[in-house]
Parts: sequence; C-alpha cells; structure tokens
Amino acid sequence: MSQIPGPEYLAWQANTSSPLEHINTPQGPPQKVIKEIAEACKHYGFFQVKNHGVPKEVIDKMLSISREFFHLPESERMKNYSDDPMKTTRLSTSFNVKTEKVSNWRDYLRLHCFPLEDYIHEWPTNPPSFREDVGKYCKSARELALRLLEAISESLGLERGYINSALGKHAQHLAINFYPPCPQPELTYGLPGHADPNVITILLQDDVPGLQVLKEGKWIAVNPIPHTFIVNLGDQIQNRPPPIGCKSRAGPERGIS
Ligand SMILES: O=C(O)CCC(=O)C(=O)O
Repeated sequence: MSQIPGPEYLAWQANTSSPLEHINTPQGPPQKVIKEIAEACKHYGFFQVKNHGVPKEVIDKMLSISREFFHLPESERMKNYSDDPMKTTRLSTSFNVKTEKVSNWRDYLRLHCFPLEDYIHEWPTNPPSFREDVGKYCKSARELALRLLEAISESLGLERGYINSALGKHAQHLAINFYPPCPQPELTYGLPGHADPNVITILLQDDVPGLQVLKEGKWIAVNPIPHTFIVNLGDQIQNRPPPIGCKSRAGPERGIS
C-alpha cells in the first residue's frame, strides 16, 4: 500500500504512486507495512494496496461485467431501478433522488452482499454471468477487508482480531458506480466531496481517472493503477472529523468503483 506521508510517499502527490505490498501473507503483513498503514491512516485516511490476494481474473471480470451491465438497454437496466434507499438491491442515480435538489452525474447499482446466499437471488440476471462474477468478487473483497482490518488493528497496537471481533458479523455492500458521458461536465460532479459512513471501503477504479482525495485543504488526484485497490477508512473508525474525503468529477465515462 502507499500514498502516505514521508519522502518515499511523495509519489502519492505526484500520482505515480507505489502501492504498499504484501498484505496477503498468512502471518499478516510485515512490520514495515504495518507501520506504513499506521502512517497512512493517521495522515490520509487512505492508502493503496496491491498483492492483496484478490485474483486478477476476478477483478477483470468484475470490471467487464459492470461495464456490460451499464451498457444494457435502458429497459433492461431499469428492471433493477428503485428510489427506495431501504431496498437491498437497487439501481439508482445521483445520491438520493427523493431528497436532493441538485443531482450528481452518477448512476449506481448497490447490492447487499453478505451473507451472499441471503441476497444473491435479488441481483440482476442480465448479463447472465453477473451473479457468478460479482459473487466471486464480493467473497474475495471481503477476505481482503478482514485482513486489512487485522492489519489496521495491529497498526494501532491492538490484537490483530480486535476490530473484526468488535464489529461481529459485519455487513458488506457493493456499489458499482457508472459515470455516463456528461455534455457539460463543468456544471456537475460525478460525486461531490464526501466521507464514507461505513468502517472501510475498498475501491476499485477502472482506467479512467477522476478520483480525488482531500489532504490539508487540497484535492489530490489518485490516478488508477491496474489491479490495485484504494482503501478508505470510513467514519466508523475515524477518531476525529475526517480530514479527507473523495470526489469524482464527471469525466467522459467512468466505470466501477
Ligand atoms: O467512483 C469513485 O471513484 C469514488 C466512489 C465513491 O467515493 C463512493 O462510491 O462513495
């Protein structure tokens, strides 16, 4: 993982980042990485991770099935539409179209995904391999989240299992964000600056840039690195008002996250 303060992490600002590695070892990451995680969490609330254990082909299928879904005919996509935020599987747009006055230029498919067997039957059946591809991705992403929470616990000087056992059987949600081409991108956001209300977000970008992270009043672009995740600490494990956030500008066309 990377994107942390200190000379070796200036790459974060220059956008040539060198993500932290070796999160996926049976005994947990080495102490060097644990220290880097501590620094990243303290100063950014964000870091990137590669060698994370989520297979490349699972990531590639996730990206391509997402693209396929959002390129289905509207009538097909709309079978999943709902403006009810309580629904556990739904396609929607912006943030909350029922309450907001100004909308953002984003469509999203939001799925509850743990336990998988409780929700997978609600998921889209088109494209035909959607459930299989997304189910595999969710399983792998959850394993990574659990390992990351162990590493974060350790970086705080706690027992490795501390955060996971404090959370119990924690839920897992997946949001697939799609940023359609915008004729007047200067008038809107894909997503405005925000913090995530959860514990931890594992963000997968496609190859189109747009994500920015707030650090000491400045928005820093986080350009995509293939097969690399961006990890964002959510409000539930921040111990102070978040100094960070993230936003996406409506670009020509952005894929999933
Ligand atoms: O799509 C992105 O790059 C950011 C997504 C995000 O911040 C969110 O869904 O909360």
